[in-house]
Amino acid sequence: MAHADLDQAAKAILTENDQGGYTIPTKGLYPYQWNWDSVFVALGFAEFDQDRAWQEIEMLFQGQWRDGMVPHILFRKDDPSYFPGPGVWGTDGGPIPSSGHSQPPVAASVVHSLVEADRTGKALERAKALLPKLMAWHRWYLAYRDPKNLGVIAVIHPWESGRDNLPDWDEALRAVEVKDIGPYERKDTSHVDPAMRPHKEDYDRYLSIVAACRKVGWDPEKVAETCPFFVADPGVTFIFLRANRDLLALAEKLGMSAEADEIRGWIAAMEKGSRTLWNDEVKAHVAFDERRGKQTDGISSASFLALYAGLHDPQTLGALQGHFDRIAERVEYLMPSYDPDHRSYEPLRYWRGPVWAMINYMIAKGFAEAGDAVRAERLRADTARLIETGGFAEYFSPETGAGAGGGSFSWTSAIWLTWAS
Ligand code: 9WN
Repeated sequence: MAHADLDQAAKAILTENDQGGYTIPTKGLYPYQWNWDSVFVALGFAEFDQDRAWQEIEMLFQGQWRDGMVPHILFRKDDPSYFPGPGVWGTDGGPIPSSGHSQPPVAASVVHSLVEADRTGKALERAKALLPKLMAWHRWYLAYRDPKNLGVIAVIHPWESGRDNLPDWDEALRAVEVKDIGPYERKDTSHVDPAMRPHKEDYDRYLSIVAACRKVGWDPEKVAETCPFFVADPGVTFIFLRANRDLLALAEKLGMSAEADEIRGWIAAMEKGSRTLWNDEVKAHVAFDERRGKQTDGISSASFLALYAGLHDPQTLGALQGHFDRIAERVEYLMPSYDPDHRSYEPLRYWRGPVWAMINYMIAKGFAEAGDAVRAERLRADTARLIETGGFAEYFSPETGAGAGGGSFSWTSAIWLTWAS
């Protein structure tokens, strides 16, 4: 397809997945508003309709819980094509039926990008209205996903990381007792090839974690204390650190000095804390199972997000450039979600190998900001080639470039429009 045709196709996907102010990831497979999907989608809309871009994020924040959490899914209307729906989550924390945990907090960064790119003259006003909500969400993350003040952010569920069946979760997930789930019917495997989705053993445990949190009424303090899964995630940690830097820039721009001081404290603590995720054997940041006190041993695409988080000291940058070049020798398209030299790598099984466009966008931003324009451009060019050959798929094989998972996918379209094209 020619470049201009792809632009048109990407816009058409966003428009078709638009439900009247918020966008679903793709029809059938994911029929609700997902948190980080929506935020990336705003970047796509901003290319042709900035007002609509703001609306996407404002509608996401309509679902914010009283305790500050912004849920990973908002169930604005019931749709039996997705499981688990609102009944399984059993939450009561906010104004819109929702799931019970969050997702990677990219919103502050995207709000900052929208302000920088503004053509409407209304951006600062809209950012100002969102700022207290962003602050509340970030405070929630620090209070309940880093209760011991380690300076790293944990996830209480693989779904909270946005990277569901990542090998980093395997060991911690195996330790979750399967209970209180009863018989259930998955819907994902009827929409897409089961060979590309998480296994049943994973799903049993995903649902067991939901059941355990439901039992404590999704009380955030009790969840942090008792949830059977509590793993510090380099993905959420680096996205959050970056989001804090962007939030700080917004607070400064808006003259909110008390907030700016508070955020500076968070950034300092996280710059220090992130060091605990560094695995000196693999020479990268990895996950850390807080319940068992154990680091994982694999490099994921999120390891590269250290640069996006602003951690580009010579040791980190040099190590990541080395891994980048090694991985580039092993696969045709960067960046696989897991190290192809690791025993757990699977090129087509969801987060165990495939390439995701929005992750490439963030990794490339990090390389560019660290002064490495060549590797940043390689990521952009690979993402463009993938979309040109595989279409606007959910994710892609790093080996063949084949598009996989759901089709007509919103965030892939948005990333094309904002960066890859
Ligand atoms: C569970 C919507 C979401 C993404 C996640 C991706 C996948 C859901 C699922 O789809 O997760 O949240 O049912 O598999 O892993 O990153 O936000 O696109």
